[in-house]
Amino acid sequence: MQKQDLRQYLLKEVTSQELIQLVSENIKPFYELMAYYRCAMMEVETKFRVLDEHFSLRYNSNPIEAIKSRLKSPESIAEKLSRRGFPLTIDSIEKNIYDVAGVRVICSFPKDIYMLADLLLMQDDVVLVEKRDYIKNPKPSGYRSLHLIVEVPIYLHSGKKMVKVEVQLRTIAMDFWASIEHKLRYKNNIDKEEVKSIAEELLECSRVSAMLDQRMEEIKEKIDKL
Ligand code: 0O2
Repeated sequence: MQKQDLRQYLLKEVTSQELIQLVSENIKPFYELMAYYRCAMMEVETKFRVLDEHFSLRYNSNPIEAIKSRLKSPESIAEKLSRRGFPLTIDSIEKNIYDVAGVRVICSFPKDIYMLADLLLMQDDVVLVEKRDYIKNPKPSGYRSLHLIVEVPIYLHSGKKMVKVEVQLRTIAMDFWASIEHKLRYKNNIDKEEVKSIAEELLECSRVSAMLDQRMEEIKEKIDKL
């Protein structure tokens, strides 16, 4: 069977024998692709851990508070493909979904975000595909983070394969805000007025947290100069 729109195919009448064949032909390539994303995610995570270790040894400071990595779930991949009108195929995942592998790097200060992003992009095996600066230009919701889509090589028996990873860099305050706001997004069947009022409050909190980030950075710089 060709790698065609899986969902459309399933909607057609298929015999159980055909269904078994379809699943077995697609499951293996899907898990293989997920394994490549997992490897690329580990590569990027290691690059950040190396940088953190370097700063710890050289400057006695750790710019990274935490690193969280995740692979997008199959349901979430399928939802994003169909929302955007792309076919549900293995090729389509690779071509159209840039955040299957995600690495979230949490820092204390905004300047560390830009420094780490520059140090990552300076590495000669890292290719920048896309950069979205939601810190300089927050989303209407108040969401702030620096997003990078990068490609990194993973080495297989068949040679080198470039794999995309989404890197989200944010401060502790930005991460705290995003986790609370995320909870609101997944609430269904609640009063629209209530949602609107919470969203407005969150927008205000985003401004306050941006100010807090800036002030904490200024205080840290004063302390460093002492
Ligand atoms: P998860 O569970 O984090 O993976 P789209 O995915 O279509 O909404 P796009 O164009 O792929 O958006 O990328 P975008 O908007 O630059 O970044 C998407 C990811 O950034 C989201 O992933 C969130 O992690 C985060 N994000 C973006 N906007 C917001 C926001 O307003 N609030 C919060 N809390 N997070 C945000 P996913 O796929 O939504 O979820």
